[in-house]
Amino acid sequence: MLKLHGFPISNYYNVVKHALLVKGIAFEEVFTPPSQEPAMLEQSPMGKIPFLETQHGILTEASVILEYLEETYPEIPLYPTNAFERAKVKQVIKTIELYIESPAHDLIGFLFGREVTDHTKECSTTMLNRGIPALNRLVTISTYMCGDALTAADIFAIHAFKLANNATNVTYGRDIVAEVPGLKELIALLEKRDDTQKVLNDNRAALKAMQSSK
Ligand SMILES: N[C@@H](CCC(=O)N[C@@H](CS)C(=O)NCC(=O)O)C(=O)O
Repeated sequence: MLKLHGFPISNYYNVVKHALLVKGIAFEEVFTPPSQEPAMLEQSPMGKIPFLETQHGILTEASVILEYLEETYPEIPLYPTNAFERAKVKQVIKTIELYIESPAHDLIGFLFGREVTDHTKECSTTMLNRGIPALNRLVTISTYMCGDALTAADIFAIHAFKLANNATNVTYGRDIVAEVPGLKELIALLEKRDDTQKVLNDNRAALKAMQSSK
């Protein structure tokens, strides 16, 4: 059986877990914190989570894992069959990852009681101010990110924006979800699904446990 390593505080872990649930793939969750220990680096070359243990070996990088799952378990699809449309879903994911989630991720020190420097805040704002308009040029959310069907872009977006919006809200009182027309409604739609609720409930429970252990 597939083993998903990481923990549910991580938005990247939650993206993969959510895709596994939507696709109805059996998997086991293995609590694994990120680390630079040699044993961890053997499995995850950057020491990051998530990583997926398969019968053939280990895969890292959430978007790569999503594509692997799609190719190996195509029955419930999360990408369009048309090559261009499929590439568009990947383009949306990459845009959110590199230009929205990643700069906002740099602000999450508050979650762990760490100070975020003014330089980090400046770099993050500069990139977000390019990344959000870029996403808005790329998508017009009607029902979902990329048309009428749920895709991996929606799953990536909900977990990336939950983390990123929390970070920008706490840091500057900035609501980046409100800066993407239709995203608030899309998140509300996704939150009605059992799979989304499972992932978000596990996330809340893990955050609560982490905060009460401080
Ligand atoms: N690009 C990676 C990002 C994964 C990532 O940044 N994971 C965080 C947890 S959300 C982590 O392991 N951080 C520890 C570290 O950066 O050393 C992916 O797509 O999986």
